Amino acid sequence: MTTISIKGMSCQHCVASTKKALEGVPGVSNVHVDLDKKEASYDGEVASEVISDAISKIGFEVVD
Ligand SMILES: [Cu+2]
Repeated sequence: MTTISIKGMSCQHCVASTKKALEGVPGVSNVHVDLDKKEASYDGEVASEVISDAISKIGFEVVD
């Protein structure tokens, strides 16, 4: 499992968008998004740039 921090999420709509965006990445499964922690976790071996791109496309940002 991989956990990433995401900047920009503020409500459940953001959570839903993030979940959908990550689920749309080939190879990603088991997506869970935590609004309080501003984190998302998922299973799958996917390059971090691909994940960053998917998150950027919906207006958020993956942070270290
Ligand atoms: Cu929102």
